[in-house]
Amino acid sequence: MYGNDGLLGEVEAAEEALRDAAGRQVSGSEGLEEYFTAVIEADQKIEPRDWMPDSYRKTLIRQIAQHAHSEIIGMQPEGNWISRAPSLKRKAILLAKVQDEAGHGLYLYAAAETLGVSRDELVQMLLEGRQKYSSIFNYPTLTWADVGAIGWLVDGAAIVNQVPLCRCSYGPYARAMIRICKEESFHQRQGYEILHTLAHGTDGQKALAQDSVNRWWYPSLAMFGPPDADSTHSAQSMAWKIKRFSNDELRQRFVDMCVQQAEVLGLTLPDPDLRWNEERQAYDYTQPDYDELKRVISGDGPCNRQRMAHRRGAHAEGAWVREAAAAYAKKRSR
Ligand code: BYC
Repeated sequence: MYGNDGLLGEVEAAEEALRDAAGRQVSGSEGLEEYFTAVIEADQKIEPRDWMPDSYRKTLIRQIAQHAHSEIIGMQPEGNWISRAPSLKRKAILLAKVQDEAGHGLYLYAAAETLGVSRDELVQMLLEGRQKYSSIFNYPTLTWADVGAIGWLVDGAAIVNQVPLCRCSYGPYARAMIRICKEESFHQRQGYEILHTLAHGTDGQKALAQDSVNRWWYPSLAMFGPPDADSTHSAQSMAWKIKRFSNDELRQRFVDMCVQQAEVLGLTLPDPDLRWNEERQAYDYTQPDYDELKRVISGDGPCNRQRMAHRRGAHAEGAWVREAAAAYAKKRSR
């Protein structure tokens, strides 16, 4: 019913492939660059101690940091509903989910640190606006149904994007993604279940769920990034096997997955031109507004200022915790 069982199977397969790769040797390559290329070609993993081109390192730092920041900023829209969840059970589930996002942020900062950049530097870059986070978290959560739509659509899009990252050529990122995808699939299911409950409730509840899907559909499609023709990094990232599919390929996969799920929910996707294309064996759909995506990425979305102000405030308020933890670690090491 949730539609992500196949994706979870792909995560299992990627985990198996990772174990296999660890046992294989890459031979017949002299020189650092040749070795790097041979490892990628053999679907082996590049590890932190291996030589890598500077641009590979920079691309990974940019992508993993942006991903980590997204997990941390992504706690805000949902955190907004913890104190207003409709029952104790819903509240406990949401609390656990938001806590999971913090954990994902930590795995990802740790993966980025293996590339020679410190977590402090990364956080500083986020706070100074020198690194980005996902566009999607600049939209407001206006009703409880938005918690459901975030789970179904936002986490659903995140999984479709992230499952191929379990096969990323950089070992620490691939390993972090396996764990994250397993947890993320629960997140998607909890959102789906919230929407299913609302969609099968009173007329008012169903309307709330529909309104929420109407608002989150296109921003979720935009999460996959600009169309392939405008994607600056895709070609190189795919050659390095960091990305395995293009932005448009993943967006299409997400649309195809959602259509059936929307039918089970009894909700409508807000796209009058959505229809099955027999020739392509895929759904035709209306593209999101990429000018809006550009505006949101460059800081002019509905909630950018609020999200960053909140993050800066939380960072400043947490200074004493970081200092105390550092002092305690120093004392223990003595
Ligand atoms: N938002 O060349 P392109 C989650 C930027 S949610 C902001 O196609 P690339 C979660 C891009 O960085 C999601 N910026 O880039 C779920 C680049 O920037 P520069 C987090 C975007 O990297 C629930 C420029 O536009 N997931 O985890 O090849 C709760 C050109 O794009 C966006 C990830 O981060 C966007 N939507 O492909 C909590 C997954 N799209 O060069 C958390 C990992 C593009 O100007 N990331 N840009 O600095 C990726 O897979 C890829 O980085 C992307 C973009 C597919 C997002």
